[in-house]
Amino acid sequence: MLMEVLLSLVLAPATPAFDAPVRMKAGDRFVQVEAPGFAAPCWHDVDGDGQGDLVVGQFNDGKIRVYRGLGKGKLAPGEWLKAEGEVAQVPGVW
Ligand SMILES: [Ca+2]
Repeated sequence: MLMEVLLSLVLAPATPAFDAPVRMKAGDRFVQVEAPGFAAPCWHDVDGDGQGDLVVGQFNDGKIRVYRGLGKGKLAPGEWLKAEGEVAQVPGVW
């Protein structure tokens, strides 16, 4: 078993391969971030419906936009992440 693991590590490609970038759409518009960026996008099922949602940060004001996954690679238009009915902000961000 240990030999198989070591062998798989030795034979693994030295550099990971990535697909070409894809410009994502939410509704009929491209997903955009505001300058200066630092969006740190990630996938998380924010609403717990079993569909991954795209979560995108915004450096300015520390807000986070959520594009809810609709299935089959489609996203709903973005909405600000809210906490207790208010737009959530990460403190300490300019
Ligand atoms: Ca979801």
